[in-house]
Amino acid sequence: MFKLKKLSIVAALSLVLAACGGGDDTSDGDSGNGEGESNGDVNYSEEVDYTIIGIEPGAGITQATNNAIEEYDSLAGWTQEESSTAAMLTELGDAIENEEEIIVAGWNPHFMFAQYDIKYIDDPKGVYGGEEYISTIVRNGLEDDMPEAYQILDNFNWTLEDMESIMLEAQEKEMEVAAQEWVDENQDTFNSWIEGVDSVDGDQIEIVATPWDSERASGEVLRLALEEKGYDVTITPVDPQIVFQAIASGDADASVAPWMPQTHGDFYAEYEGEFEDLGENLTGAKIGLAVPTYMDIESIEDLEPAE
Ligand code: PBE
Repeated sequence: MFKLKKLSIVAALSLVLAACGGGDDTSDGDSGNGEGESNGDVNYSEEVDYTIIGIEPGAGITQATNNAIEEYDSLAGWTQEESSTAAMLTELGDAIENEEEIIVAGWNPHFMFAQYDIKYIDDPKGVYGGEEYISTIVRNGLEDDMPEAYQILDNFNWTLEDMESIMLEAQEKEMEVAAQEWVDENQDTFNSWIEGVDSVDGDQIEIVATPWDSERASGEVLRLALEEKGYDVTITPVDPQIVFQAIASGDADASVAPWMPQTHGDFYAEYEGEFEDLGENLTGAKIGLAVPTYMDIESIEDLEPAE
């Protein structure tokens, strides 16, 4: 599944690169569209068929988009097309290549904003939240059972740029390789997670992550840190809700995948008290609706209801 996803992303990217290669065509199209259409001739809502291109059904952002459709009068009667991140990126790449209108679920950290000429549109009701952080949660009792792992998990902290650099590299190589290279180049950060931690002898630790590239990246660097101290690490990708459920039930030991306070906030609340929160491991994340920059729209409230 990951191989397929990766291939699709590469395919989507080559479309975008092809689109960027035709720089002249693009700017011609821009002036034609941008000026003419901003006169209000184009009904963007109708052009996108009152549809937002979403991702996997279990994603926090998919729920947020359903909430947005409920809460904004401008989105009354709209549909979210749920599919997969790879399919969304392919549709986005195709739309941009043809300079067509499209509205997608977007987020950072991700390479989509670096590779595609897209922008977030405003969310005045704050349905998608503001700045998100990614947090570390562990099962109750982990500190007593596995103090060494607990210490590494508690220390684990890096930046959005760190994560995005691995995600970018991982488009051309395996995530494991991209993570190892990042660790080799960022020894100070890596050592700050494991310094002073005692080694163990092959103890097994179960990490749960979500299946997105951002969490595949954090999972792989965390794996390297834990392995460095002698752990036998298993990482299982599951839906966000299952991350919390698995840790609350003790089936899994830890996760560095929850996006807070909004994206996975409902799941967090559902299991609150049944896990231990070790706080943020990355700040500056964001989710929202995104459109190609040639679309002359600034806010969700600029859209029009279908009914
Ligand atoms: N995401 C990436 C996920 C979390 C990580 C924003 C697509 C989501 O649950 O929406």
